Amino acid sequence: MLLCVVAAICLCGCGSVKKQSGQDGMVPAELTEDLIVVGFSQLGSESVWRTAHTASIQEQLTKEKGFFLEYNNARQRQENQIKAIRSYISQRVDYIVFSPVTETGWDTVLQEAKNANIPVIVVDRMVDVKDDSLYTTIIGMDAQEEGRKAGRWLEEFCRKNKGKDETINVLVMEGTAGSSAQIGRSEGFDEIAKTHDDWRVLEKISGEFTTTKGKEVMLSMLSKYQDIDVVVSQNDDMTFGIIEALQERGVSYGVDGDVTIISFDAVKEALELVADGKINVDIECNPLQGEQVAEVIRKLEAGQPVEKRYVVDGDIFTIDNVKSVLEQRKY
Ligand code: GYE
Repeated sequence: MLLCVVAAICLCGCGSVKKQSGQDGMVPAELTEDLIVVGFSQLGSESVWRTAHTASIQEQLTKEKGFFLEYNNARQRQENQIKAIRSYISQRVDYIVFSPVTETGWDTVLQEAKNANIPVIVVDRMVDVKDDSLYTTIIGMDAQEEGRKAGRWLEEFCRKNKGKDETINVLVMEGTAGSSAQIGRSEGFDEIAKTHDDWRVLEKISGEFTTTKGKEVMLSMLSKYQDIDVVVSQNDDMTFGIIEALQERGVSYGVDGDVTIISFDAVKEALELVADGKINVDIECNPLQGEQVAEVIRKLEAGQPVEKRYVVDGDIFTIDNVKSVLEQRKY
């Protein structure tokens, strides 16, 4: 009789019974009882921003707060993310959270998650899928708007500093090709740039969101172009590399220098450079998304509706306003 009841519960797939213990790759049931099991596929660890983003999710989805978090670092490879998501599906986690390295290529694996009835929460970047019921919600920045902010800042800068007939040469250093941070920031900036005949975009080249690549690419750009007036660098880590390259070649930069630097993210180390006048402007993107993820999951658990999209807002920092945030900045 008791066995029948247990069997019936198993068939319903409820509670702790569904996460069986003792099998390879399975979350032990005793660890997950009463906890909400979340599988988190992070795309990599390429930047200071990313480290803060991962930490934010790990700090919020803790056992004390009622979660059991499984974490996987995909090291920039989509196939690793797909593998991690498939493993979360086979473990029958309660939720899948993931930061997609690129926008496309997710339809099949997200369909598998949907078929298994596992809600998917996309964080940080966007996915481009044919059917938007394949994910529950997206929590992240509006990269296009960030790109526009950079463009508008440059408009204002030119209005104050550029000679009437002068052309400015702009180099755009892009992040990971095909990621929404790259696509959006480029599109948003282009939108503004194309309304200015006197802005010449010399090249758009990828620095892959890392300091090492940023430096390498900048050194080759400095050999190729005699006159670079502005560098739009799609994250702070690449900016650190760009600055190293400029220093090595003896080119001045920042508020009092020859090369104007526009950066994105606004991590503490970069904000210090803004305060020193070395980076002209930093467009903020907030990586502290863990709390929002936890809140969305709690709502879903309570059967409450959630939005399809939560936009994480950001500021713009220059030497004039950066001091106000520098002290409290944690990352
Ligand atoms: O700007 C960059 C990171 O997707 C917003 O990814 C994120 C970007 C961020 O590696 O530093």
